[in-house]
Amino acid sequence: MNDLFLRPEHVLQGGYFHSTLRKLQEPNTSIEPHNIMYPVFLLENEDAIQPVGSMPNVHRYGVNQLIPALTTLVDKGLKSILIFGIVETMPKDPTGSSADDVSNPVIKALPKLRDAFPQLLIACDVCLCPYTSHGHCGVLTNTGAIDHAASVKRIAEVALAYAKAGAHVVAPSDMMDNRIKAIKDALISHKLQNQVSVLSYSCKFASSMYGPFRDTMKSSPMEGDRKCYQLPPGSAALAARAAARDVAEGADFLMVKPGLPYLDIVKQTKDQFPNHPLFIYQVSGEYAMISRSGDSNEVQTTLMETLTCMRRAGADCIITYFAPVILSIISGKH
Ligand code: PB1
Repeated sequence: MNDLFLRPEHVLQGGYFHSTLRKLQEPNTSIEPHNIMYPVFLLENEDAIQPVGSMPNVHRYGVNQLIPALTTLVDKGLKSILIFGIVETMPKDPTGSSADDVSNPVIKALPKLRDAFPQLLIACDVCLCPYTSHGHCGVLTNTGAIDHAASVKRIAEVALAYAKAGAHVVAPSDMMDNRIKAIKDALISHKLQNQVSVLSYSCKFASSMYGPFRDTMKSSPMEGDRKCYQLPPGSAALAARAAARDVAEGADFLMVKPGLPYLDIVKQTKDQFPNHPLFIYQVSGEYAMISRSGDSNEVQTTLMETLTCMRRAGADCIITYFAPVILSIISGKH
């Protein structure tokens, strides 16, 4: 062998043969409870609990069932949740008026959750699609296009309602231009700007991986699709411009969604805005894929590798339906 292969700088394996040496060379990839946010589905019926067929081990809860379920997870270290309201008896109409109705399950549950879990960070998804008759995330014109001004007004109203009810974080997943500024303005005018954060779904793509969620929420568009307000999967440029728009409008945190297929966008966004906490939403389709990737041990190994890669790409927090599994792994409590 010529001497090229014997040069000391080409001998790497002496630097990572030991697990501690490997850990030393995986900076900022640890998975701790504060790196995980647990999405939960909240029903009108306060005593109900319903399994989600398309998402193994995921349930839809009434608040009286959610509290004991979260108690177990808080004991294992859970630090934050993201609430999605589901209405089955309340009306769905063109402006999503049930979204901020006093009877909305999210608004009714927030004080109870804040009381039950004083230390838990409670975020609320803000969108119209679970509440609109047409299933879109905004208000439509009479020609079926997005009515930008009406949509932004409604999203800000809903975000303010959740903030007033006790949300620590409001997370607009609608993707409408300028809703971040409208939400911030509403929080400021109600003296809530220093008590409520805005987590923007800034880089959210028109993905095919939301199917199980839409099935669970019954939130698919009645007609058309969301391609005119969610980002085209092939555009890193629009993702960069959307993140810049939301930072300029006052977003406290940014998000890339879905996660694994978009890790290049995660790195791009973290490089573009290193001082803004960056969330990844590991969506329902990703959850379903990994859940079916093997036996429970193989699923856990694949899951933790995926989370490590998400953290390596720049994610500070991962929104994941696997939170119960992850907490069991990192807490050692099963
Ligand atoms: O897990 C998931 O699939 C999340 C889906 C996501 C929730 N924020 C949205 C995607 C969609 O249905 O277009 C809901 C939009 N408000």
